[in-house]
Amino acid sequence: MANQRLNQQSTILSGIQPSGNLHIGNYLGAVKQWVDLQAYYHVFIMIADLHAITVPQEPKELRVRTLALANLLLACGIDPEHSTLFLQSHVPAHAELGWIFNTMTPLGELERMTQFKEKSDAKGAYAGLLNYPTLQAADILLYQPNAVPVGDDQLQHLELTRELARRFNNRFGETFVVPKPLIMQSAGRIMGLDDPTKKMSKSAESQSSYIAILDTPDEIRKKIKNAVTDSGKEIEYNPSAKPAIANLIAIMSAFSGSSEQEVAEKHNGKGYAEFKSDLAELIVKKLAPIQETYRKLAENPDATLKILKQGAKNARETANETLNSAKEKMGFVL
Ligand code: ATP
Ligand code: LTN
Repeated sequence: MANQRLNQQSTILSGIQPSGNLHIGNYLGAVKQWVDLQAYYHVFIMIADLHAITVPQEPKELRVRTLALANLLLACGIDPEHSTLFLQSHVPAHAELGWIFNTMTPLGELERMTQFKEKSDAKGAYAGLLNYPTLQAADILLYQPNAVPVGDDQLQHLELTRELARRFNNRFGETFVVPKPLIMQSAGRIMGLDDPTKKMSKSAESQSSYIAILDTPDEIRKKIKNAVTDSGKEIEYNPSAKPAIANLIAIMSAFSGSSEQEVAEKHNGKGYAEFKSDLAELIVKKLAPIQETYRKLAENPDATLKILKQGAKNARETANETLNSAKEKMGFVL
């Protein structure tokens, strides 16, 4: 079924690390697009567990988080009948093509990546963190996707991916599709509730900076109530003058499907408190079915594991085909 659709449709691939609480920034900026795109494309969704270990992970936690993330993605609407959900570590071709790309990437290109600079600390960094983007390029190019739906923090990695595809194609002959980034205009960068100048992040120090998909209704209400606002009291969408309110409007817009302007007009004349209360209730309502499905899925881990194993089997077929074609062109004896 999956492979049949592949031949007829364009392909989309994206990935997500099993590294913490999935939050509404991840959901609105990335996961919701994946779910919506399933109607038109064959979608590969990869849980990037090999990427997660570029910073130290507790083995027990890595396992629990990986399976929990798989359940969350399924609960958000990733449909294994139509899409391929798999773990990166179940498809060895990723590490192999990642190695090949390491041999084609000047160090300077990796050292200037923002994520590398942000995540390496005073003591330095491991080689895996530096080589993170070449593995990501392999993740993507193995599946020949036309587009990669991500939040806008991933643009730099996608630019390198496109460059590697072009570099390989120029040197060894047409092999990889050069994929386009697909970034939601308003939800591509949801900002922190406590600081609208920083993106909402699961690695933020304060939990009040993000709303996790599994937060309880009371936690959601409290976090929205405490979210920082701008001076004045008008609900208007003006990201440069009123970044905090613009961020809350963007969240309401993405959850409701109305434009930012429609959201602002609807709340024209209402104060911040009433707007925040409407927003909190909307989020509670939209997350409730996801949370309920998640709880049911979590009761049956074997079923999730089965989905992941089947996903890996489908993914390996496509990935190995691309890898072998690349290796053959490079002169490897197959
Ligand atoms: P962290 O939130 O800790 O920085 P991350 O950015 O590494 O984690 P991932 O789980 O790897 O998050 O990202 C999954 C997807 O969510 C990616 O496509 C990423 O671009 C997107 N994303 C992450 N944060 C946001 C955000 N604040 N707004 C919109 N999209 C986001
Ligand atoms: N680097 C991404 C996660 C990721 C990814 C990918 C995204 C790993 N491999 C391939 C898209 C395509 C992140 O941190 N958000």
